[in-house]
Amino acid sequence: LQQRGCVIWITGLSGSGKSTLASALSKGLHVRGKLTYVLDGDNVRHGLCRDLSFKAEDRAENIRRVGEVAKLFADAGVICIASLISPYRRDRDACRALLPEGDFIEVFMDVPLQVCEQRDPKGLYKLARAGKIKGFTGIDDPYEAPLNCEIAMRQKGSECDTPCEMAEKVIAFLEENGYL
Ligand code: GGZ
Repeated sequence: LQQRGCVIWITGLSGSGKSTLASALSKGLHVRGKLTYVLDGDNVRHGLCRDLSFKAEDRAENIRRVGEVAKLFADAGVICIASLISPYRRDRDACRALLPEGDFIEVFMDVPLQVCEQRDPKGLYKLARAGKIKGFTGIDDPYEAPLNCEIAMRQKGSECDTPCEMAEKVIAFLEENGYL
């Protein structure tokens, strides 16, 4: 097999652009002839994790399951892209610990809550502010930013990187680290 598998774990608030980056990255890797698979929080919660709520222990179980599945993909030589809020450091670190050193690449969507809330693509922040969704990450539920992520996507001034630019940043990291 030519390809070395790994897990690209994208964490950040709702509306921070995780899914958008995941699909741009997946496309960018396909162009380079790489096999990828995207595990998106919003998607897996319709199937694999449909029995889980947003309580801390259910979020932990959500992350654990996706981490285990991502590991299987990486074992098979696939570049697995997981995009989940994954708000707890402990849960993300547990996924990291499942993989060989270096094979878990944590990407932090470092977008201020204010910006995510302004975007509010699904109107969920509005519902959370109105008290119609309880325990919404960033509003009345915690988000623990990574302390030692491999890559951070940060806004510079008012200029925001395009999804394509962000994907290229991850691809450059993969090249530098021998995954491409
Ligand atoms: C956070 C919630 C909540 C609560 C529903 N808190 O931006 P979205 O809408 O499309 O994606 C979010 C998704 C979060 O699922 P994850 O599996 O990524 O979360 S976690 O990693 O914490 O398990 C959001 C929607 O579900 N959503 N209720 N209370 N996000």
